[in-house]
Formats: sequence, structure tokens, C-alpha cells
Amino acid sequence: MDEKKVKLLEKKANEIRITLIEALIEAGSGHTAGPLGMADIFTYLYFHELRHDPKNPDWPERDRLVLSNGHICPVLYATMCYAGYADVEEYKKTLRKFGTKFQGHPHREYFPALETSSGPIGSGLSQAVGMALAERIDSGKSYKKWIYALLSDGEMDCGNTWEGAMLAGKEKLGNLIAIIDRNNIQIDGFTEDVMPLEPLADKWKAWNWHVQEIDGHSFPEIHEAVQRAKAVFDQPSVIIARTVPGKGVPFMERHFQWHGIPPGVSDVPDAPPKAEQGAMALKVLREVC
Ligand SMILES: Cc1ncc(C[n+]2csc(CCOP(=O)(O)OP(=O)(O)O)c2C)c(N)n1
Ligand SMILES: [Mg+2]
Repeated sequence: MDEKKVKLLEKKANEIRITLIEALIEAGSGHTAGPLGMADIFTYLYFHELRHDPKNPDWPERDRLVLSNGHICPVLYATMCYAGYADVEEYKKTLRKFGTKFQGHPHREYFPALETSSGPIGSGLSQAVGMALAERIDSGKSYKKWIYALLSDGEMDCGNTWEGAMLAGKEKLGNLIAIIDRNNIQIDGFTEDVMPLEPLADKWKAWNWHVQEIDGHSFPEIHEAVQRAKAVFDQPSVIIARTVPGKGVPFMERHFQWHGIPPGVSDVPDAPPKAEQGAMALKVLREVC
């Protein structure tokens, strides 16, 4: 990936971070840390990798992206709006309002361009495994589409995740790529305190997955890992993406307290008073580019 492309993607990811913060401020509730941390990966997928057509969301040949940890949907919505699936201004005004496309957790009936509904954590990998298996049954080994499952590290505590992992390994689903948001936080603490996950890579290897670990904020690393994953035909692939929760807003970075709140509603350690959080967050992001 050349430098010019990297710069373009970085700029887009920053725009997405700004937009999702604006939407969260307007909503007055919602999840902040995960969406900021995953903005680079979503940007990469929608603006460089996925085979998709925003004008024809039901295109049968499209790649599938299943967001399992539905609570980080502010980043999915913002990215999809910039990709052409919906209107950015509408998103900023209506996030988390009943009856709109942009429900607090992804709801396919309200926003049909979504691949799945999610919110109850832990079910996305199994859904993606079903899609990957169906594609293999339909196309034999000449896969036409890739199935991406986006998971969080908190979802490694969910039994259903491991049921999906076992089946994918057994079935050697080479068309399945899982990406884990390894941000080390979950709802109310650090993963290694709540339920230690390490050695996480070894767990996936044990289920016969091809495993890579990367910096989830480096576009060249994300790109290389996805290309390598696509070159493995006889195993499902998992990319463990090390990310910084709250990435881009220094007073939010690495604080699990930002898991489920937007700027402006709560006094949080190391953060400015709540009345100033929104403006401060937008100021630092707007200074980037
Ligand atoms: C089945 C189910 N149980 C509990 C919850 C409540 N819940 C929401 S997010 C979450 C885990 C958070 O971990 P992670 O996804 O790693 O959080 P993040 O990194 O985004 O802060 C939990 C337990 C849920 N959404 N679904
Ligand atoms: Mg997490």
C-alpha cells in the first residue's frame, strides 16, 4: 500500500472519528471507546478492501461484514454513511433515536443495508461461520466472496464464540476472516482482570485457525494481514488487531470508563469536566487533519 493511499485512509478515519463523536454528543448516550479504536479497521475495509456496492446493498456477490460486538455501531454507521449507504447529516442527528436507521445496536429491519442485527454479544462469529459454510457449499473451493467477522476481546468470554471457532476450524473455512478488536478493555474493567484471555493467539491456533497479530492502527499492517489471510485456503483466519480504546482523544485512550458513555454525561478519571469533554474531544480530532 503506497504512502498516498495510507494518508487518504488516515484522513478518512479521522473524519469518521469526528463524525461519530458529533453523533454521540447529539445522542447523549452510546459507546465511545470501541468505535474510536476501530475506526481505522472499518475505514480500511469499506474504503479499500470490501467488494460491495452501496447503490445495491443486496448485491448477491458482495463480501459480507458481520459486526458481532454491535455496541460499537457508531463507527459502522459513520463508515457506511461516508461509503454511500446513508446520509451523514441524518446519522449525526438521529443516532439512537427510536425508529431511525441508526438504532443503539444494529437493527437490520431499520437499516436493511446492514448484514445482521447484533447487540447481544457473542453471536456474530457463529453467524459468519454459517455464511462462510453456505458460500462454500454454493461455490465449492472457488470462493467468490469473503466473509468478515468483526469481534471484540470481551466476546472471547462468550461460549458461542468458541463454538463458532471450533466449527470453522473443523470445516477449514478458508473464506472466513475474523478480526478481533484487542483493546484490552471490556464493559467495566481490563480484560486481563475480568477474565484473562492470554495466550489468546494460542487459543485460536488450537482450533486450527491461521493467526496473525497486528497493530490495528497501521494501514499497511492491516492490509498485509488481510492479504495474507486471503492467501490461506485451508484454514479460517483470525487477525488479532491490537487497538487503543478511545484512539485519537488522549483523555479517553485506554480508559475502560469510556466503554459505554459519550462525552458530556459523566466525570471520568483523567478527563476534563463533563461540560467540556465534547468540545475538547472534537478540538483534538480536528487538529489532526
Ligand atoms: C449477551 C450479552 N451479555 C452482556 C451484554 C452487555 N455487554 C455489552 S458490551 C459487553 C462486553 C464488552 O467487551 P468489549 O466488547 O471488549 O468492550 P469494548 O472493548 O467495546 O469496550 C457486555 C458484557 C451484552 N451486550 N450481551
Ligand atoms: Mg474490548
